Amino acid sequence: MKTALITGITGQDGSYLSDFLLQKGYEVHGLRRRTSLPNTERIKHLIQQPQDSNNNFYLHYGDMSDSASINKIISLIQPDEIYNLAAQSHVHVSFSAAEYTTDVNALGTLRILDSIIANTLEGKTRFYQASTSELYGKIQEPRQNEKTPFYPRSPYATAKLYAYWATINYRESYNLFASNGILFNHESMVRGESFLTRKVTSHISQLCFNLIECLYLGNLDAERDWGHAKDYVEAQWLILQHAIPDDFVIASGKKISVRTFVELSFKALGIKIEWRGHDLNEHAIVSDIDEALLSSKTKMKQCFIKVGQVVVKIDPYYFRPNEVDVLWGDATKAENELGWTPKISLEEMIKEMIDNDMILSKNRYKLLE
Ligand code: NAP
Ligand code: F7E
Repeated sequence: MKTALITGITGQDGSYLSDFLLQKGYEVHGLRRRTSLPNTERIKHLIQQPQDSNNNFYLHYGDMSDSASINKIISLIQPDEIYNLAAQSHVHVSFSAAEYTTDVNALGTLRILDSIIANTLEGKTRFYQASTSELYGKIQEPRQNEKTPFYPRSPYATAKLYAYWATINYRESYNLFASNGILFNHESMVRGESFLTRKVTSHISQLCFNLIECLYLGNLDAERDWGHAKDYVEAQWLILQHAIPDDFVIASGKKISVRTFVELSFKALGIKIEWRGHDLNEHAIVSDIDEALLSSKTKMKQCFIKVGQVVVKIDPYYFRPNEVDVLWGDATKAENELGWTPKISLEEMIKEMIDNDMILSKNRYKLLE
């Protein structure tokens, strides 16, 4: 049985990767940090009591800023594979907490690499680094592949650039199987609610149950290459099963704007919107409603959303000091060498996310009734 250690196991990707590896028969260990409220919501279906037999899922307290805890876990488990997914992963927040983001995302990666070498595990352990399309930042080519030069534009991205090169440096210095997955944006129904896609699907569902008055957003013109996290964790695993350590772009190959993502999310509920105004005064109003489709989603006769209602406004709070305008990935290398292609379409992903958020909002609405 192979043993895997996942840092960031309580996060979006950590939860999907845990499910994936357990289905493959792995023993899965995860590094979790201590928080004042539980942070295990996404993996609660996997947590067993220590006394349960056939237990192949283990959590260990530690922190990416704490070398001793990382080293203790690695020397105890001596894993066949390490997936380094832990990070302060919010780009906007990284401008407010630049030093902390750099400690966790850059030095945290170095701490793991050093621990692998200190435990002389370079002949055994394969290392995956969660690199990111944010490395391309101010893009140098319209479509980005493994050869496209980087131009990071945030403390998050500059820290991830360090981790990207540390991974390659340890591969070349110590013959360690260490690989980067340069993943473009990937989302799901367990995506954190402060990221654009989940914020949109969650807030639209709250609008449908009159729980909020409006969805406030920042830059509507940014374009992203969005895929589904379930597809992307399979790519993470494939990268570590490859014959040689290497770096791969993982992307859907399709890009749309924030504005279009918002339109598609309303459309999934039968709501048509139109954009009016300019710059900070831009807003979206409801122009048409497919009442039959919407009531099949709310399961209520009453509809809180009305034609003419303003449902989206701009709040400059969500503008970043420095924006990544557009990202568009080319995953041809992963397709040719790993046999990886995404299976879940953008429309399927939006439907899954909005349907899940409608259930959550309806439950909140029922509590208020
Ligand atoms: P996420 O949902 O934000 O999860 C981040 C994980 O890191 C959480 O488990 C979090 O713990 C943990 N973490 C944060 N700070 C930590 C610390 N100091 N010590 C230990 N653990 C810490 O992120 P994700 O979307 O799953 O992304 C996974 C990785 O891929 C991240 O490294 C991210 O930067 C990278 N990435 C993501 C995308 C994307 O579109 N999702 C694209 C490219 C790269 P808590 O649960 O306690 O907060
Ligand atoms: O923003 C714009 C925002 O925060 C997407 C992380 O997983 O992917 C993610 O980083 C776009 C940006 O993701 C709001 O300005 C407009 O242009 O969902 P996001 P991100 O910054 O692309 C990369 C690949 C990672 O590696 C990161 O870890 O949407 N936007 N209005 C907004 N964004 C947010 N969050 N909130 C808004 O209200």
